[in-house]
Amino acid sequence: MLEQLKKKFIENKSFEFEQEENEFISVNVNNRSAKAKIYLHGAHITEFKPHGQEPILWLTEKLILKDDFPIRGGIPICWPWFAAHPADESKPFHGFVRKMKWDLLNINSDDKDTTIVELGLKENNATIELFPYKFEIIMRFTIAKSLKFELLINNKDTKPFITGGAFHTYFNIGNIDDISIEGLDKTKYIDSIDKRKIKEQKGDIKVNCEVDRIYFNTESNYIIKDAKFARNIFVNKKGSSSTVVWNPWIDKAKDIKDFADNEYKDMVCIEIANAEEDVYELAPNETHILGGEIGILD
Ligand code: TA6
Repeated sequence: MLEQLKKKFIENKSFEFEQEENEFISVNVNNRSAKAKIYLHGAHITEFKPHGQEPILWLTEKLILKDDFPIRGGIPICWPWFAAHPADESKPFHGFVRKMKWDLLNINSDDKDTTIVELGLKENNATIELFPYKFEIIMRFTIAKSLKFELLINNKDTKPFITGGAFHTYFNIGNIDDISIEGLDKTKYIDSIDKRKIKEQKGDIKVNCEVDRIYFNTESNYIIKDAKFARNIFVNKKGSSSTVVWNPWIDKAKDIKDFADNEYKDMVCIEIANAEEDVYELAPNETHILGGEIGILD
């Protein structure tokens, strides 16, 4: 597989391939703007680090790379649903595409400051069992001073289907005690750790306990204000009117096997989503784009 990729995509100063345990192959980008690492498994970006900056994406130190298992950190792609399947909880949590091998479709590194990496996935016997439709999804990463990421979802079937999903983005922060998240003031949310009660956000979000909230009717952009790293990270989105904010805190972190006990202090998830009611129906040949852009505010 690695040799085939090297024949099809000639490595250069901007990118090279790497193969790790369990034949996990990644595209390692290092252009004039930033470093990035994208696994074919789950089309999963695990690193985005503008040169001279702390990494923007967080990745667990207890990394597990194995088939049919989602990588902890970076940007897991949740599709065709977010969280539990709405009608069948026996189906994989957060959908199945983050646990599957995607095809590498294209790498464009003509511009030395920008590298575009595209991966694709179509239905197969395993996906049909879980989601009985033909589809084609393409994940496009644009690695520059900022990171743009888009999931293009195309209905290739003869009948419509309804889907949701999310970019379950793990942000690397200086310390959970010293951050706040701007952009959700006065937005209503489902509090997943308080019996799914509907509440309203008051001001910036601060995290001092387990937080698991699904904000809805929100198309705004967000800013993570990180005092320890002395930076503000912007989170812009499109194709989404729901946003999830998650930090497992102390007890939940201990329960997660690929999450070190004290790592909850170094991360926060802000997830650009199509969650809860924010699902959508795609007609045959129709395409939905779920997109985001993250970077450091100058
Ligand atoms: O996005 C928040 C959430 O749904 C939490 O409830 C928690 O389950 C988290 O996702 C992580 O899920 P995972 O399946 O990746 O461990």
